[in-house]
Amino acid sequence: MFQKLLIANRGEIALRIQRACREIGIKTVAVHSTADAEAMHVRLADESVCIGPPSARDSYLNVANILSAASITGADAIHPGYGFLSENAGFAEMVEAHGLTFVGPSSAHIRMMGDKITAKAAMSALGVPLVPGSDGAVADLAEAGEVAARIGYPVLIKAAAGGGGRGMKVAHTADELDEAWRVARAEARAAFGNDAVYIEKYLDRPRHIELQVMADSHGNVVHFGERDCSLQRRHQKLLEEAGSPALTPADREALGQTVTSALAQLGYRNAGTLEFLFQDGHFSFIEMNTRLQVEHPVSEMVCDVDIVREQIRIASGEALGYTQADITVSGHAIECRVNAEDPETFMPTPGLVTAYHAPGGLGVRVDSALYAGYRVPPYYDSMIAKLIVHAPTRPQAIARMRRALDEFAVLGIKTTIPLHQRILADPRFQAGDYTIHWLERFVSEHGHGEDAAPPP
Ligand code: MV4
Repeated sequence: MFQKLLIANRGEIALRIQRACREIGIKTVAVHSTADAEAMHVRLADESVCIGPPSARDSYLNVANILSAASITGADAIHPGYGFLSENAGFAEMVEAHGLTFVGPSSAHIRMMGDKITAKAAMSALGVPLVPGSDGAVADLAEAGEVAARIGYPVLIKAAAGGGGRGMKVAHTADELDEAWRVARAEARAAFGNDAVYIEKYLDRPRHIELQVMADSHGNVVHFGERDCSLQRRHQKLLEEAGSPALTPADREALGQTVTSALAQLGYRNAGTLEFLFQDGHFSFIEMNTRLQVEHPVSEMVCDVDIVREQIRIASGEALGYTQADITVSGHAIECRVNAEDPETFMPTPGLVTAYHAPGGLGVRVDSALYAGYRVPPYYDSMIAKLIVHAPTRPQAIARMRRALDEFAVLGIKTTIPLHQRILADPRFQAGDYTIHWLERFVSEHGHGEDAAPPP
């Protein structure tokens, strides 16, 4: 097992990783920008190193400074958290080249899944179902027309280097294809420096369902059930559930079987998440994330597992030590992402937190690096806390979340807590009857955000 682990991240996820390390008995090294000198992840670490100025590019994305910090503190492993360098194959390679262990998959698998075309080809070859679409990259407009005619309109043109919603264009009819093709290519080239695109049938009202998997370096692969992440606005998830209100245990078992078998054949290692669109009873794989995800706690709660602890154990060469038969999904979990944002306009609200009181009680978990007197910096992501509840049934989880949100006090700055309260009070949400488009409509229908642009 590792002696000392460097956490190349900040905020709640840096604390989350420190907590796992402390329970295993591993010393922790925090890295921080000058803007984060007073941050909780620095205060609670065994050691800390300043790695640069506020701009993430010069600090949390500064590979040379992070490797230097690992070297001077004698760390033997690096956990990247989510965002920042977590899905950077070159960084994983550099970490290993310096004789340290990267807590994550092989750089080859990070690279494979980073390109959505190679990710889909690999998964399809292993029996994972895809959305009907092009077989790989589409070379020109003529080929795009042939693919669209074969699969039928509407179609979606996607960037191979995209993901997270960037570089996508819909063509509802053949008339729109030319324009969508040119815009998608240009955006892909500008955003990613890679204009490779592919085409899929456009699904108009899917749910976004993802499966959490864990694989060790001895060929064992398990899954921790699915999460429903359909409640998002502009590709920012706001609330996640485990399990999905739309799936039966039999659906989960069938999907889990397909996915774990595919990943075992691929030789995948460490945590991963396969993203699916679910519509009309069918799952279609769209992307795989090769990192720990923000919403991992809902899976931890329903499976009673410490995903970060498992990541670290596996990275050090240990075996999972249990099989799928030992994992039961029990009860229901919900996570609300609390952001330092105006709940009506979604404008960031950095500033001083004058008072802070976290909710508690049975089945309530708060993952946050916030404290009274902390100043939320304007330089990074606006998420300041994750409120997670677990209860025997979905209605009980909703009731528990509503009372926990009522207890939660973050004073001095506006947060998204009032928006979560409105969502949880809505009958459509309570019925579990929503798609990826529901939240955008909910936000505009409630007469809020008159200054905000309409949904794209
Ligand atoms: C789609 C789709 C409809 N049909 N693919 C958006 C982000 C990227 N991960 C994939 N995305 C989508 N792919 C087909 N063939 C709709 C979306 C999509 C979406 C997916 C998941 C969560 C939120 C979304 C919001 C808008 C569009």
